[in-house]
Amino acid sequence: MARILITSAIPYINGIKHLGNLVGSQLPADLFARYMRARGHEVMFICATDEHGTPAELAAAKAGKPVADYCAEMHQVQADIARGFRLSFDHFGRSSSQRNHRLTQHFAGKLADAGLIREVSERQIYSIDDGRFLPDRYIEGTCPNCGYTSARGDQCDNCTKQLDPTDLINPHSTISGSTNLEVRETKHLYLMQRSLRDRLEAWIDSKHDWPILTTSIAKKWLNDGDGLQDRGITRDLHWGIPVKKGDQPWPGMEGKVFYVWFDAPIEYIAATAEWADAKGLPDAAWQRWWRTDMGAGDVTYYQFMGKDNVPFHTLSFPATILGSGEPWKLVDYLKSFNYLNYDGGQFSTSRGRGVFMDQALSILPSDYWRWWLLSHAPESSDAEFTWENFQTAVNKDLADVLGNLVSRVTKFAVAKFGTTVPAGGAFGAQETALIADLGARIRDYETLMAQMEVRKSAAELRAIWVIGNEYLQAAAPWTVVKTDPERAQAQIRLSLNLIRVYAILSQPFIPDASAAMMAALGSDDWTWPDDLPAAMRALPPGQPFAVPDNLFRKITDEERADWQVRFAGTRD
Ligand code: B3M
Ligand code: ZN
Repeated sequence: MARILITSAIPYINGIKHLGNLVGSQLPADLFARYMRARGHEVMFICATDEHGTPAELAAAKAGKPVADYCAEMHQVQADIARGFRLSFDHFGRSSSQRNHRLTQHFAGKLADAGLIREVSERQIYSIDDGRFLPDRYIEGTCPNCGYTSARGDQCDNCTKQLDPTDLINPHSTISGSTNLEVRETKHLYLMQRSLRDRLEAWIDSKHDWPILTTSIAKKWLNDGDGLQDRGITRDLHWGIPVKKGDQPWPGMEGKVFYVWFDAPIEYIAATAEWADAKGLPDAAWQRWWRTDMGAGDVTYYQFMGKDNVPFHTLSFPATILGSGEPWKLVDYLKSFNYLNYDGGQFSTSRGRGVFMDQALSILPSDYWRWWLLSHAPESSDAEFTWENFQTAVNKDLADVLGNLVSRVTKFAVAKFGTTVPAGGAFGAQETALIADLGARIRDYETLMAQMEVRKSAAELRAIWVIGNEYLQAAAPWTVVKTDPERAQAQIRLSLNLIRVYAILSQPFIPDASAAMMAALGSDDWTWPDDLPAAMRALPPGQPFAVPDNLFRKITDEERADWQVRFAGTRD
């Protein structure tokens, strides 16, 4: 039994995520966590909401709520939706927790002790009416290059010229519209990542088994242009983790907070501490997952995220960990994803284009989405969601292949032999061949799942369902029963056992359907079929079973057409 730590990138608090966000981190991480638990490993699966930064402040202002209240409410909303998708987090934390405050301040203190923090004086735009410094994106004005009147502080969208906010003509705050702005001097802390460059490179080079997508992004940031840059880790905002050196004040940094990307990954650790707190466990319980001096030496740590988050996880967060000089666990394997597009374009949160997590659950159960998303995960390239493709996958894979097998076998069994597993006959050559074929495929499936090859695992699972249907078609118990009822009983006994094995194998992908299959068979034995011949005899003759409710319904053409229009854009 191994110990496996899994983290998913933590979703921003400002709003409900779309299916592209879901398939880029939380869902594949859940697949892996479920699989590893099913194999008997000790798993700690962590996620949280990412609650700091200007977007959270602005979303709260838009909702007319104090930011702390807004975050508490949205955390609950996201937690409920995560449960709806059956995301099996051991803990879904909050980056605004006191645990994260203390840990983030702790890391900053250690980095300062190690001489890895320097203070930099900057000139930034201050809005007198808003009572705050304005980040680049919250200043607009006229482009000095082309005259476009809505150029942003960092770039002109019209002529693409990179700008400094102080270049803009007639600048104004996009928060209040105020033009009462001035340039003020402000001091910030910079993490001296450059001096950690060689250690980071050696560490990345030691990861021979990482996906190309992950290492190529990391290498690009290490080597592009001037190479790795030192990074500002503080901001002039009200909402966030106050800048402190451990538990001591940081002179000159009063009223400032840490940058959201500094504290967000630290929340992986803090959320594990929150888990221990919620369970009333001592610190040692979470430290054995994160501190190599406290037992985490035998933990293997996997991270899941979209490709845009890779630089922060291959460079910035490891710089925090390595720079601290303390024995914290570094990631062992980083699985990253490309983007999922939506029906000929992109998912867009701002334009409400695409399907959002709450909407998805309001039209179909989570298993339908889980199956489509995972079997089409954007691994080797970007992928695209289309309603036609979704309809086909649900109707064919789930309804025709898996659902149909379950319903045919159980209905036929009840009609001919009653509601207990039939005892007659013995397995013959056909059954032996199926078990051999299935056994080989299960070993392939295990290999692919362990490698986090999400799409290929789904394809293998589907192939496993298909060979069951082929067996049933060839064995034809509905014909055999007329001449040799004993033999038909053996075929049905095998098929009922097959359904139980399918429930176990499919559980990481479609947990609800698997639970329904297992319950219908009157079993609660989820033992992984390491010994397949034994597993195919696990349901004893005489065991009661039932016909489950229809596992999957088909999506009609009318529904498909309706949804296509409904999710084309602008969410209320
Ligand atoms: N919240 C960005 C995102 O959701 C960011 C991830 C943080 S991971 C520590 O894509
Ligand atoms: Zn311009």
